[in-house]
Amino acid sequence: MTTAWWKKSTVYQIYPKSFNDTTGNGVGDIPGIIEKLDYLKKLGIDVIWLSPVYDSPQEDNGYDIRNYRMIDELFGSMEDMDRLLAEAHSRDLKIVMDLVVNHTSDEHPWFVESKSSKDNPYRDYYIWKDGKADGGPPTNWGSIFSGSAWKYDEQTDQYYLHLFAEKQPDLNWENPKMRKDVYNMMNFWLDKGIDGFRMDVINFISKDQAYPDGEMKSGEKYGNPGPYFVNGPRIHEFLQEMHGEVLSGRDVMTVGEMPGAEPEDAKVYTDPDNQELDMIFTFEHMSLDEEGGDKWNIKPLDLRDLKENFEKWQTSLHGTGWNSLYWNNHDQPRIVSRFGDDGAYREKSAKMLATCLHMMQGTPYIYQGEEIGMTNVHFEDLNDYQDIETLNMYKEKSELGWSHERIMEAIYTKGRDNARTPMQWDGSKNSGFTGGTPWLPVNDNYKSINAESALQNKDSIFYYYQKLISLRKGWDIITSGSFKLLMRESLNVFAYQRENSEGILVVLCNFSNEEQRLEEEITTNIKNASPLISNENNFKYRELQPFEGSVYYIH
Ligand code: TEU
Repeated sequence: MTTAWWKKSTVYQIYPKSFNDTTGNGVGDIPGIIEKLDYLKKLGIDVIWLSPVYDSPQEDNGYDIRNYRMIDELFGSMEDMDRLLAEAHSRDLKIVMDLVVNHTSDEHPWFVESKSSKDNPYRDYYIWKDGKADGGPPTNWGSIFSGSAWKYDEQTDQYYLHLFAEKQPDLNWENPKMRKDVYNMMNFWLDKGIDGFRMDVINFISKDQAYPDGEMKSGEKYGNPGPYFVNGPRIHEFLQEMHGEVLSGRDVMTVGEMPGAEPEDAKVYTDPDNQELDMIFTFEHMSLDEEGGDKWNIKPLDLRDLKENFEKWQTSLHGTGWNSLYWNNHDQPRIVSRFGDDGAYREKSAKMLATCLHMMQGTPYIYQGEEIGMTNVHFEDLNDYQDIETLNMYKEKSELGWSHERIMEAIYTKGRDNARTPMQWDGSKNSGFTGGTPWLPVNDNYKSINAESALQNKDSIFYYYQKLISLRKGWDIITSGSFKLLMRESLNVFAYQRENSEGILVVLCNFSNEEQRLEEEITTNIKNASPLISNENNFKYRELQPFEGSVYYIH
């Protein structure tokens, strides 16, 4: 059986607002992406995941869509989009678009109609409920963006559900007419020649129709709604229907963003026999440095938790489903600041982190700027932060009594704007991102961290990523080998091996700034081998140097 193209591919995520501005309005645009296609081709990636460019009031930077079939003028025109597709395909690059169908913008015509009256034909495109008899919203659910998940509408004396911002009303997937309109839209884009979809919180679309209250934790203002929509009751039915109406017979790639999905769920979602999705994004490894399910309640990472989580996902899906592999995206802080060292060991730790991820089984995702080791940002002034999640959180945590300093520390560590500062292209004003005023300030380390200087340095993180990407194409053991965790109890070394009929890859990553000794069995296996790739020049095979990442092939 031939290997699906996306199993040997590496995906590069573009957050268009922050990628490259050609008009001087301070916002990245589609012509700016076209300008950088040769840069991406040089890196060696195969697929571009384009975060939303559809018409949107930008409440959530485009994840609040007003017109699915129109390009937001901020980013350009449909002609620009058609040109991007043609220019990408002429370079053998594929384009995967973001599908946001758990909710729309409240300015989408469907919602404008739905909101207008209880008997409007579009009323049931969204989730409207009466308030409780004793007053207040239908359930005690909290929104993921703080506050209640219900917004009262005086005109029709009902509440509508919004798991995210108030301006992001949830679509009602129980309505077959609504589902059909979504499928028609998906076919519109696939018929234009896009190569697949990244599906935004797609495992939230099926809700428990009883709409019960969620469990209240002590001190919390809202109940936990998760059990009533995460991997909901009809999710597999809806995904299989979507596959039949849209995806079957097309050579496209799908990846579902699935907060709360576990390996057992992923096995069902990504088993080809079930005809649902090709792969999913798990959030488990991105939640190991938080307490009690609150991303802002920070705790130090225990590397053993990270190792065991990757082991769980690698072994659970081996031979059945397929993993996506990522450290970064537009919602996560920069990995070199989070699990590496964005100071003296920035370049080494960035390469080590890349080594750790890219030698695993799955499809790797590189987020813009990761390939040059871009870091978190530190705005002293809260007013410089733009993200609705952050700004809503600031208000909510202040009301809960958190100090300004504690909240700002949480923002510096986990805020989504860390990933959204403009791409750093060169050392010129605004790092070559825009000729105008950037919508979000450029990280002030752009003079030393930028693509131009990376391209001029053969030992840069960029060329290290280029090598990792080419290894995946050339070595079947990376695509198909089994996974075995080594040195399980080590607090600082993430070591694992991949094996197939031809040989063994031994992957050794030191997550610390100190030399770490390897176990005897490992040093015995590698002592006669030279590394397939290493971020360390004067490596000593018995110890790992600070933030060393090395891979040995034994056959
Ligand atoms: O994010 C899904 C999600 O659960 C987010 O709450 C994310 O986990 C959180 O922001 C991490 O801090 C998707 C998109 O990726 C995100 O950008 C959107 O804001 C969200 O859905 C609503 O569309």
